[in-house]
Amino acid sequence: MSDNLQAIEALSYEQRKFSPPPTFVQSAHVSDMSLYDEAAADHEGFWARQARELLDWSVPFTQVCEWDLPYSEWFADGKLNVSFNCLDRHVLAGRGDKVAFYWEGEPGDSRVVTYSDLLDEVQKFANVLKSLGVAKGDRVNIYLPMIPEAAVAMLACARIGAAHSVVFGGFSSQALADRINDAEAKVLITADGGWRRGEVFPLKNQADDAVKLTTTIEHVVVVKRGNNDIAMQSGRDHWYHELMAKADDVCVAEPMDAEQLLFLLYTSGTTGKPKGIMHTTGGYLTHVTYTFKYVFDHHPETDIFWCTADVGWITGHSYIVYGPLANGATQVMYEGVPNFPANDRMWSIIEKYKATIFYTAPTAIRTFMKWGTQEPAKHDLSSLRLIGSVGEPINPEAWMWYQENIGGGKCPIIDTWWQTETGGIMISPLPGVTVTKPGSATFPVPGVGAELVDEEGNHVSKGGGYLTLTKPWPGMLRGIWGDQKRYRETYWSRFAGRYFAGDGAKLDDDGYLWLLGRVDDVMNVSGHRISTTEVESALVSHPSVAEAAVVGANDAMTGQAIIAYVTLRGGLEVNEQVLREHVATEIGSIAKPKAIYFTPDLPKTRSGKIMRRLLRDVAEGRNLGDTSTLADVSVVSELQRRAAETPSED
Ligand code: 7RM
Repeated sequence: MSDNLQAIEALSYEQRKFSPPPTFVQSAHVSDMSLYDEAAADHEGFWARQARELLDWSVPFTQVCEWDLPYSEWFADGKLNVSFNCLDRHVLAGRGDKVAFYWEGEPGDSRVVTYSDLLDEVQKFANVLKSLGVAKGDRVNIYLPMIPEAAVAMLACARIGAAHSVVFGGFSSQALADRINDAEAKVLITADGGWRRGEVFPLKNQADDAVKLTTTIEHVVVVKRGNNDIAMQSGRDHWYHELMAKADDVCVAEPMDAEQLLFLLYTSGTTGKPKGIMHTTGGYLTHVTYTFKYVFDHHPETDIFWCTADVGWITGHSYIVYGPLANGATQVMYEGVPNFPANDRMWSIIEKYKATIFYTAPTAIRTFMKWGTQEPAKHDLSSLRLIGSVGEPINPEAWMWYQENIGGGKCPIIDTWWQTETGGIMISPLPGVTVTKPGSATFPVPGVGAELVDEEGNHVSKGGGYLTLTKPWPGMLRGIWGDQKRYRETYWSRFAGRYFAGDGAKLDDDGYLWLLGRVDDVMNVSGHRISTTEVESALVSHPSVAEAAVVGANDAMTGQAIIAYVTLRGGLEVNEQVLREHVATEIGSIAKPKAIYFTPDLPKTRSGKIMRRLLRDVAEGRNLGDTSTLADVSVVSELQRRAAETPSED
């Protein structure tokens, strides 16, 4: 770990400053420090006020936070229904005709879904789920493209108290099966296929392969989207539109305990098995509703919000489904890739729907930079008033490019740091008050306590350190599904009394926080977390592979790129491309190594542990640090020699 701290210390930072534009400040929800002061004065009272003001409770709570480290309960004696808060209350208030989603399909088809439409669909689909035997407390898996039915399925689960587990449509059948098995899901909701880069990608086939590897799935519901040929297994598989045509219109939202499980979302950890992160009802909804309103400075009458994440990631859960809908937002939802049919698709969508707030990831911004400023210049982006970033540290160059070419020099940028585990945004500017610096996520939002510590857990007030969270917050994870020991060990064991997020950060002279990436062995590829161990296991599962070590090397485009070092079984040979495809089958294309180096040996400690740190040095072309614990130094020097002469793929 000390190497990481040294690396953190070594990084320099940017000193340009940008104040919120006066016209923005005029209409901003927050334009002074009072929200910060209130939260600092009374942490629990602050969150209780947010929960009461922003949400409708069927049974008001009297308890705020029960904190029994590392477990918290929020608003535990209150009852509410998440789908009621996201839908019914807006319709009951006369806003049923307000657009919830302007949905844009990749081929160019589109749909407009109002709050009334969404409520109708959700009630029917909740009845469908009930008719398939889903009850409160059950788990339902969702494996869908970016279509409105993804939101419908999630909200229908919430309506009846079943927990959803959404699996990103780009994951392989094996990854889906692992997640179904861990959650013991009863029902799987998928589609025939979805559109991606001008072609239909098959989802139902993958789902079929996955279900073969599971024992708990009783029914599969299939949304028709790709119109591709699929097999339907009679008795088990049902078309969504056929079930919906027969479903009852009314399903009253049942009040749930605030601590009722809302969803599981699987995320990679340092050991291979993905962790089912648990989020519950009242606290999570309070956190995402509050941050959506204040961090995005959302005004429901005038804003058109577009978050480019997939619903399969936490960003899609919190800032496409729950946060925006609870606030009655009008959103854009887009199905496909940013370069279909051409490199200006995103900008044409912003122009078409007059989006006012745009939220995307640094990896996307770096790609847009590569495609050139002429692409956004083809479109009128003047509707934008705020732009945001999430998923990785955003480098100052990308921040400036984003501000100038997308924000037209007039939009504040919110660089939002948070995690699957935190549920909602934790560190971010508030755009009407915070003076920003390109590349800094600035300060914790009101109600969040964050601190840097050194190796020994001592508070660091300047310079590099480990980012820890010091107070419970409503959206915090409630544990890891089926493995509470791992929950304690992963998040609460490194520093006593503190949640350790796994990220390094630096505090500058003005107290600004600069996030500097992960200090553990989880890679961040285009904003997606992939564990080195997972990719290694996938490689080793190929018959010709004896051993593999995987590292994330800095990459200008994707944040980190996966570099694999592989030793083959004696006498066997295999093509690099075959192995890359193998990883894609085992985990998903996102986990394909960018480069694979074959080596007779891996660098190991004397006790036999692979030294990934050295491999990272090799992959990034650095001089080797401390090699004293290495069993055989010649292994690394050989790899270095070859890295210098082999150009990497792509
Ligand atoms: C929302 C999300 C979490 C990890 C986190 C960081 C990195 C996310 C930022 C960031 C620097 C940011 N959830 N990360 N946002 N790093 N600046 N604004 O991404 O669970 O998938 O990933 O992503 O390392 O720990 S996540």
